[in-house]
Amino acid sequence: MGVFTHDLKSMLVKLVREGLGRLIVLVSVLTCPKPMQRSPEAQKKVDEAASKLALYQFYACPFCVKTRRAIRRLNAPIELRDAQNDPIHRQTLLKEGGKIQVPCLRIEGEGETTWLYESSEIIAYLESRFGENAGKNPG
Ligand SMILES: N[C@@H](CCC(=O)N[C@@H](CS)C(=O)NCC(=O)O)C(=O)O
Repeated sequence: MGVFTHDLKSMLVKLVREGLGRLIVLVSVLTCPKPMQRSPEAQKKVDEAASKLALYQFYACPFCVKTRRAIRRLNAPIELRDAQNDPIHRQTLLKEGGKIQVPCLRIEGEGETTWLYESSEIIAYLESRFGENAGKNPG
């Protein structure tokens, strides 16, 4: 009985979590932020910089929804990689990032690649590179 109850409980928790996640996605789609507008030259630079980034994420994870909203608002065409259903992306995240936790931003740099976890840190990083005040802060 113990094992059966435990299995049923974890199945229900998973279902509720997935359902809530999808509800959050729906609300997010209905209230999606307006993408930032830039001059064609400035947008070209952003597009180039964004091509070096990839977001490992789950569709219905609230932290990923929050991060995807920031990406949309910042109008940065960052590739989204499904680490829930795509076994290659999942394996890469585990092997190279170090753990299965989403969202995680892969940042391709000169000769080295960085894996940035934590939605708030990812958003702060993206804001510092693509936000209104990008490049204006010292350091
Ligand atoms: N504090 C983290 C929380 C991220 C988090 O809890 N992500 C969950 C999905 S919603 C996760 O990666 N779980 C691992 C798993 O389900 O295997 C953040 O803000 O990014």
